Amino acid sequence: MPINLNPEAQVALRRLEEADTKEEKIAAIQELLKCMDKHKGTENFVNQLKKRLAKLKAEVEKEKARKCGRAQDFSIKKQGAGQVILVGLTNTGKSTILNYLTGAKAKVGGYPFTTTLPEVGILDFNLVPIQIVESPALFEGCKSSENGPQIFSAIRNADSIVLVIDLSQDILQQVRTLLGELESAGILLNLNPPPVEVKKTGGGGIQIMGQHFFDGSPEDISNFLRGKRVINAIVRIWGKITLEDIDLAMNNNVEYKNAIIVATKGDLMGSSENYKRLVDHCGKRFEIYPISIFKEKGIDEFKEGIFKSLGIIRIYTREPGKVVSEKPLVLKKGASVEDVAKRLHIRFIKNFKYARIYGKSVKHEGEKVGLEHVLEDNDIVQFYVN
Ligand SMILES: Nc1nc2c(ncn2[C@@H]2O[C@H](COP(=O)(O)OP(=O)(O)OP(=O)(O)O)[C@@H](O)[C@H]2O)c(=O)[nH]1
Ligand SMILES: [Mg+2]
Repeated sequence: MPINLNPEAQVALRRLEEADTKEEKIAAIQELLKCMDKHKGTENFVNQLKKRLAKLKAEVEKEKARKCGRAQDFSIKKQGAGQVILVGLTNTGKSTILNYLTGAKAKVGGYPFTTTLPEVGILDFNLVPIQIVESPALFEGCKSSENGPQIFSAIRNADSIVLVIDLSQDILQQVRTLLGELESAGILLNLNPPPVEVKKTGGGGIQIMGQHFFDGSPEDISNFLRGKRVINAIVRIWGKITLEDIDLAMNNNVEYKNAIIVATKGDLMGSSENYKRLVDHCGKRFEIYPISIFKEKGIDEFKEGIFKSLGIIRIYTREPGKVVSEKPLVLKKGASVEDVAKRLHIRFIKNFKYARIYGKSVKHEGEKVGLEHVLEDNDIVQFYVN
């Protein structure tokens, strides 16, 4: 071990020594490599760390592959501006949606579990390509079934989730099963992570910042963490929390996902009553899009919902005196004029004078803005440079 480690590197090293799991060790080594000074005296140590990191990563990958069995069948290479996965019980109409939206040729059947491997297609949403994946149907207890781990890893991998609910079947049972199975696999929909962070440290005991947000004593938190074999940590709290929230925040396997609901077979008897039931039960937490593929109803709104669930926006550009670009740039929600400029050419930043915006993000059409201006979906940006 090198003698002259800076304080941050010393903390990371202690974290490495205290780490229990391979994932924690990987994170600690990465941190250590990031913050330590690199020179002749540390060269050997850095090389050792890199070797250890590579070995740990390979072991974790191997374990994952072993757990997943035929993992290669389910891994779907991402394409387009985002990947959305259709998740529902069997026979709810997932393949029918996929085929209709993308022209895919997934097998449709009136019998259970027609789709056994994920099916994929690309939806052309006004020139924005969106990848749609159909997950094999979920069922009660599917997490522990043979293909369960692969199915849930495909769901985790997607950028957003469409829950497919069949309006001709029992609504509550479908919602309960889907949410229950996803939750048991650590996938939480439309929920925010709890406002607390636990960062293990190499020493100093348990330090709590924002204690007033917690309805208990600092000892309650320390005892709780000790029970989890955490002796040294900084706990940062920035909103009302419980001990359960701390537990949740420490669980690296929990994934928070955006999700919408598509309610299918709106042409069948009883579907409007069931739709009302669904809205009463889930309308606060999920945007719900009722459709009938057979009657071609509600499809445009549903496509719009798919796009929105991805948290992306379309930005069109126009050079002064020319027409608006036909194909939009796709950016993350919250993107600024500067983000657009970066995608076009460095001169739009270097020689930037101002931009004119046409669209929802400005009060007046053609308003002049600076690089920091935050854009909205469908805005048109016109750059003026020196
Ligand atoms: N009435 C009606 N039936 C539909 C509609 N969409 C799909 N179906 C029928 O529902 C049945 C199941 O459709 P699939 O698309 O295979 O359902 P799935 O969810 O992919 O099923 P699995 O792959 O087995 O999980 C088929 O008989 C479809 O014809 C619709 O809009 N209206
Ligand atoms: Mg299917």
